[in-house]
Amino acid sequence: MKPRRTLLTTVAALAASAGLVFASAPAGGASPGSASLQAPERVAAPPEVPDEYPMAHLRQLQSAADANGGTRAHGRPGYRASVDYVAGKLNAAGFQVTVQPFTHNGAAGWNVIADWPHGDPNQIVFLGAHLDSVTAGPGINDNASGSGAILETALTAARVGLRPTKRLRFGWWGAEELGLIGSRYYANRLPSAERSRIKSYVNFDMVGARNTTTWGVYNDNASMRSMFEAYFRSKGIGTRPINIAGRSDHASFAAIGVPVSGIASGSDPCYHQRCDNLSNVGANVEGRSTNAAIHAAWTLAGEGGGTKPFHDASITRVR
Ligand code: DPN
Ligand code: ZN
Repeated sequence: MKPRRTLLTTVAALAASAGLVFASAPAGGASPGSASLQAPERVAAPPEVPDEYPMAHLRQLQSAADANGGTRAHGRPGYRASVDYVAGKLNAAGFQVTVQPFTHNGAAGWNVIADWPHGDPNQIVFLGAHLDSVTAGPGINDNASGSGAILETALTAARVGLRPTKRLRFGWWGAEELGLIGSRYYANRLPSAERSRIKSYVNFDMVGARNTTTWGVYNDNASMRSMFEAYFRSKGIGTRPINIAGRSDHASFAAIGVPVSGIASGSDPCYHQRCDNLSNVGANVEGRSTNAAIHAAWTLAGEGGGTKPFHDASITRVR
């Protein structure tokens, strides 16, 4: 035990002197610290991606609305175009992708589920976001912002060849705006053995509102709440606890006994309106939320190291 502590302390000191920030403790289960004792050369902070990476997804989802009558709502072709965009990116990056169909109000809807096929399948860390908009507009803050943040998180795991301790799963939900329809459909059909494998669910709904100065952190789970608070504090950003209760998809997972959390940006002047377009979002806000999602995924799943060089040309520490 003693020499290991010394080793960890040394690694921590080296990382600190290199300006790296250590991830805080995960919500439960094996600590990433124990993995890093075996492989200290892999100890590193989660990567940070440039704001432009998630913004590229928001632009594509804006285009999906523009090409389809200005909306990505359930039952409209702009929703299917959104599904095809997200699933296409995930398939190309090597995810196990399932497009799960359901019917609501007589119209077809779909959830997109993607597993990064590494890490313990009995311990699942789930990040989710609703992919539909209201009919009034393109839904770029609500919720291309969350959809793009977790899509970029998934693509970053693939880009660095992440080998986490736990299994990372991502979900894009349909028909949230009509009452959490897609996420409830998914959660309620999970066999009970599979439910207990999901160790945490983290929700991203409205995370890009321009002019955001402090972030809301869901008050549901204490340890995930401190993880997010510590992350934002390390960037000099304030947080406030928020209670979204039954108003977004984390509620579908809380209802089946999964520990849940999430983040949200500040006030949205175009909430559920036609003007919830690209200019309703701040690239710096979207980028910060995306990097918070990456931080959460790496921390909760147990980093385990990447198999590709961390500082490759496509990943930069921009802050
Ligand atoms: N985005 C809201 C909706 O889907 O209608 C719910 C919500 C409100 C989420 C406030 C986060 C913060
Ligand atoms: Zn929403």
